[in-house]
Amino acid sequence: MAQCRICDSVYSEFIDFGMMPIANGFLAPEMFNDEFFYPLKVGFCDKCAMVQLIEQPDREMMFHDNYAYFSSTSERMTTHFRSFAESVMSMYLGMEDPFVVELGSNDGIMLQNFVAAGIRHLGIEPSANVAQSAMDKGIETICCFFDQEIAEKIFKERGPANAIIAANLMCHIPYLHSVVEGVCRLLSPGGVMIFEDPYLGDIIDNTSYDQIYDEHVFFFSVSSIQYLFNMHGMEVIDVIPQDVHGGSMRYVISHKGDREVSPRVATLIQEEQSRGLNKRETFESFRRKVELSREQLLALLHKVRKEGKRVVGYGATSKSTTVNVYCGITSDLVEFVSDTTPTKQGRYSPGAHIPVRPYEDFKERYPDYALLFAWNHAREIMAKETLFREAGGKWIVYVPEVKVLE
Ligand code: DWN
Ligand code: SAH
Repeated sequence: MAQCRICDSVYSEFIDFGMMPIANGFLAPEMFNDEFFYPLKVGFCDKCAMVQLIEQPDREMMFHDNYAYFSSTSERMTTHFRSFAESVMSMYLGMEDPFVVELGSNDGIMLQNFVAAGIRHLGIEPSANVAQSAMDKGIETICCFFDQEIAEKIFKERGPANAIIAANLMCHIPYLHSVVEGVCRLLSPGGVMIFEDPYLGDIIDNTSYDQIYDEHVFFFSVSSIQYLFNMHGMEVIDVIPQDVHGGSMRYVISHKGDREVSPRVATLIQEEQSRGLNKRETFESFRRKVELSREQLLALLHKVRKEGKRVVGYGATSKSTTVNVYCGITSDLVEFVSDTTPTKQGRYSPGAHIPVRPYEDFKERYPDYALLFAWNHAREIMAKETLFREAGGKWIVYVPEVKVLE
C-alpha cells in the first residue's frame, strides 16, 4: 500500500517489474559493480484516477550534468516542436512583448523556435549538460528544478508569463503540487499552460509497458489531470491528442473561469470512463498482457538466435531498459544496440549491460534482425532504413504486439 501523491488516498500496486536500474544510466564497465537498483512497481488510485510509481529514485540520480537524453536526436520531434511552438505563438502570444517559459527545456528543441521569432523566453532545465547545449544555441536557460520557489523567483525578476509550456516533463515530477502552485503564481491572468505527455489510454491500448521506468512517475489521463489542476483553482480548457512518443495528450490549462472550455474535455473524460481508465480491472488486464508480451518476445528472440541469426537493437532508449531488464535480455540475444547519441556510445545499457555502439556499426554490417527499441520513431526510422530492408534485414517490434515485420 502507498499514499497517492495527488489526493493522499491509500492505493495499491497492480504491476511489479522487479528491481530496475536508472533507465538512462549508461555505464562504463568499471561501474557495473556499483549499479543502483530500485523496485519498479505501479499502482492506481481509485479516488483521483492517477496511475503512478510506488517508488521513484531521488531526482539527482536521474537528472544531473551527464543526462543521456538529448531531445534533438529525432528529426520528427524537431518538426513536431516547431509546430507546437508555432501554434502557441499564433493562438496565445499576440500581445505586446509576450513572455514564454518552458519547463524541462532540455537542449532547446522547442525554445529555439521562440528565439528565432524574437520572443522573450526562459528555459528551466536541471540537467546541466543538455541545458548547456541549449545555451550554446542562444537560448536563455536556468539550470534548476522547477517548483513553487523557483516560480516565485522568476515572477519577481521577470514578471508574469503569458504561456508556460512543457513536453514530457510533468509526468517526471513527483512533487506536482509545488509545480502547479508555481505555475498558478507565474502565469498571467488570461495566460495558458500547455503541456503534453504520453497518454495513459495509449499505453493501455498498445501494451507499451516500456513507458514505465524511473523518470516517468505518473501516467496521465484527462480525468487525473483535471482533478490535479482543479485542486489549485485551475482547469483544463482543451485536450488535443498527439501522434508522438506512441500517443500523447496535449493539455491546455488556464486559471479557472479565464477562458472558454472546449467540449472536447468532457467528451474525453466520458470516453475514459467508458474504456475503464477509472477501473482497477483495466490495469489488472494490462498486467496480463505485459506478461504475455514478455513471453512472446523472449520466445521470438530465442528462436532466431537458435537459427544462428544476428539481432541488433535500434535506439538505446530509456524505455528499452524496462524491456531488457524485465525480460532478461542480454548480449547473448541482442549483440549490441545502435544509437546516434555520442554520450551513449561505447557505454553499456543499464542492468542488461548490452554494448551501445555508434550507428555506423549498424550500417557497416547489417544484422539479420533489428529489434526496434525506438518504436515511437518507427516512421522516421523505417523511412531512412530502406537499404537494411533491401539487404534482407527484418524488424522485430513489440508494440502494440510482438512480431517480425516481413
Ligand atoms: O520522456 C522522455 C522522452 C521524451 O525522452 C525522457 N524521460 C527520456 C527520453 O525517453 P527515450 O530515451 O525512450 O526517448 P526516445 O526519443 O525514444 O529515444 C530515442 C533514442 O534512439 C535516442 O537515444 C536517439 C536514438 N535514435 C537513433 O539512434 N536513431 C533515434 C532516432 C530517431 C534514430 O534515427
Ligand atoms: N522536453 C524535452 C525533454 C524531455 S526529458 C522533450 O520533450 O524532448 C525530461 C526533461 O525534464 C529532462 O531534460 C530533465 O532534466 C527535465 N526535468 C526533470 N525534472 C525537472 C524539473 N523539476 N523542472 C524542470 N525540468 C525538469
